[in-house]
Amino acid sequence: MRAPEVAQAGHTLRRFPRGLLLLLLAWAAMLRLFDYFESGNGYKVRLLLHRLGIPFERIECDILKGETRTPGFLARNPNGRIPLLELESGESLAESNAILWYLAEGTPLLPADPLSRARVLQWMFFEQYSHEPYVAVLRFWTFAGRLEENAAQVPAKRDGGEAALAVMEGHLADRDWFVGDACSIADIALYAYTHVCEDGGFELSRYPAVSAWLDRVAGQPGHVPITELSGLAAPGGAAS
Ligand SMILES: N[C@@H](CCC(=O)N[C@@H](CS)C(=O)NCC(=O)O)C(=O)O
Repeated sequence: MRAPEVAQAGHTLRRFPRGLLLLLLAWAAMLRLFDYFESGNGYKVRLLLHRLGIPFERIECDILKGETRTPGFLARNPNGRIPLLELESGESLAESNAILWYLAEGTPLLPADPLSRARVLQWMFFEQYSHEPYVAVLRFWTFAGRLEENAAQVPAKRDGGEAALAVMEGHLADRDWFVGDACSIADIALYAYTHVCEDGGFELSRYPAVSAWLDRVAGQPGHVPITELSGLAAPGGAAS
């Protein structure tokens, strides 16, 4: 005999039309990306989800209005930043490159052998420590009208960004991809802010090997531009 609460739940479920129930279950099991439209860190994740054809719902958080600093958001990511991926289980994962690693596991975008994996990490740490704090920050200050208030720091940011682009130019002088002979999440991580570096005043024409690599990344199947803000629908469903 079934427990009364189980019988009650079954009764409640039977009142839902079957199609609606399936749709609700699919929606509940969907990945949710908390994101901001201008963010290259968010774009890394959007781009990988599209490339892998993984359905997701995108939730816009206005960082300029403090929407990542609310108690609700801080409970998901105490660091108060997007991108944040809510998994099917309801658990949250923050940090763009950690999210890339999680999603790419078992796909051709993350190699299997230990040395190649370590090299992917090498370039992802480079991106976070030597590239993003310069290239992305100058772009953000330009976009948010904060260049003047940060004028004293701009030259150091510019030097840091040029140094990072020069390292990339040297590495790509005699190879097509950052690690091995195929596109990996190291390329996706570095592509995100490099392809829009001119928004922050850098000149891509000074970096021909980087420019050719950007074209190679953009030519990969499933590529979407940074302006693509829709989610990815599950087959037969809708995503925002
Ligand atoms: N290391 C983090 C950086 C994330 C980050 O800086 N996110 C920015 C947008 S690109 C943000 O959410 N800022 C909001 C805030 O600091 O309040 C990552 O790679 O995910």
